[in-house]
Amino acid sequence: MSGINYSEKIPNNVNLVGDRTLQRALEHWQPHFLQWWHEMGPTDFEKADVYLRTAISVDASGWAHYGAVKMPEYRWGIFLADAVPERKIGFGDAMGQPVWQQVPGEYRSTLRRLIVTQGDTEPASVEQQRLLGHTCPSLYDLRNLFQVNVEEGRHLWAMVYLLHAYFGRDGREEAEELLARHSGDSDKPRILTTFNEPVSDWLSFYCFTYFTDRDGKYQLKSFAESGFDPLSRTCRFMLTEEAHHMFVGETGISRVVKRTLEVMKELGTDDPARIRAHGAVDLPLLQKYLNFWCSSSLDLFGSEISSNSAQNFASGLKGRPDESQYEDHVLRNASFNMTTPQGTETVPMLNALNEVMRESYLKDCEIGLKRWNRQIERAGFDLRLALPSSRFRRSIGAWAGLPVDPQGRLIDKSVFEQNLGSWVPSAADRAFVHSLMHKVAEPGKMAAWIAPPERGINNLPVEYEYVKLH
Ligand code: BYC
Repeated sequence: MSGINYSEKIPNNVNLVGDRTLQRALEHWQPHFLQWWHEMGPTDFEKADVYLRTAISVDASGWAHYGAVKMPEYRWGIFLADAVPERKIGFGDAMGQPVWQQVPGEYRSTLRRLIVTQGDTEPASVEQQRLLGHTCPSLYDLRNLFQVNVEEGRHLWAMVYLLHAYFGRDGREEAEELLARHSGDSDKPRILTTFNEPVSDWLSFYCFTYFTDRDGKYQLKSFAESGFDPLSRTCRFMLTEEAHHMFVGETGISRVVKRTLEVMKELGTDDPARIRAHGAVDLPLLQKYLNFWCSSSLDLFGSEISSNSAQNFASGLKGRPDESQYEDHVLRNASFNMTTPQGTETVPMLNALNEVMRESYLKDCEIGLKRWNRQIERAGFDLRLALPSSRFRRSIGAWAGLPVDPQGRLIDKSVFEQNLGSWVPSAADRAFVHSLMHKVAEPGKMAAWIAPPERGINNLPVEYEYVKLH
């Protein structure tokens, strides 16, 4: 087990003290990060004591310490999972060769771009969520929001460490740029579209943590397979933290469904207008939010047919999540039947890996849907929630910009335009959801549109004062 050294300015388990140049460069970046957090992180909660977990080791058992922390004093640091002795590249043309401890020259710019793209999403999500604290449905949720935020901040540190340690001056410049781009900024937006969408209400936050953080899980898992060992080790530890973010999404939506079902039973109706008048989120409205965030997150896997994905796999930079579950790790002779708007075509498997990953992602997304639908069924209502087709409302890839309904059927453009407001949240829907968002900050109390969680954090009661606002 590698212990984390907390006596240093930047907590780390990479022996930073043994590399003075790197240490100095990162200590130079640190105040820029803190300034960014101050300006772009959660607004107005800098003095609050938040019950946060902090990594104290990278050991799977007992890696976290819980305690009250003021967010600006959170110990963001650099934590890599332990090295696997004699690790070999597990896929691609260099399969079986020892993993790289340095960046191979020929892959330098590709790897840098992948790390920058990954790194860019982390501060982006903090920026997207920066106002949510003002409308938290409970102190429990407020704490979860801040936990997610500080950990995304740490994931930024994880990528910045790689940039500084392995990419010289270019890497240091990229690290500065990661703080200079901002979510939704018209001049300097974040790289990927989803990370420029506003997350200005809690229903969006739960959908974002359910769908978008799950893309994070898949991308990190594919990097955990990388032949570039420092990237693999970094991502392996990030995945440990990521699980909680998806938990927040899944249980958040589940609590919304639970509360809505209570209101439906109480009123004896599934009429959306009456449910809304009662201050709850009707299920068709929730479906629209699911459609919006799922379709946006599906774009994050890139094009269906991609030479980038082929090269990244063949060169050992980016594998498939859980690569060992497959038999063929080279894929030079494999193909994939792909349905595009032009019809079904057979494409080399290497070029179809974004789609392979998107398909397994969608399967993973189904798990929550099944759970929520079971809740609805048990309450005796017929309605069912569903994932949209992966062709719906796409902006990237073969289906980009095409008029496709949530079931995946190509339809007339005018019909698509007429109906879009009934498939994704309309301005009126968003205004309604916003009207529900009021801060509830008394320990144990919940907003009327969401049920309490089944249990608190780290075995504490739900009523615990998870955030002490001063
Ligand atoms: N928006 O061959 P293509 C997370 C660009 S989430 C805008 O189709 P490729 C987190 C693409 O960059 C995980 N542009 O796809 C979650 C390329 O441009 P260049 C984030 C897009 O390259 C919640 C061009 O289109 N991690 O961690 O095979 C909270 C053609 O690309 C988009 C990563 O994304 C888009 N949606 O795959 C916090 C991993 N999609 O290069 C955190 C790193 C594609 O020709 N990134 N483009 O200028 C990658 O692995 C790949 O870049 C992508 C795209 C999977 C994103």
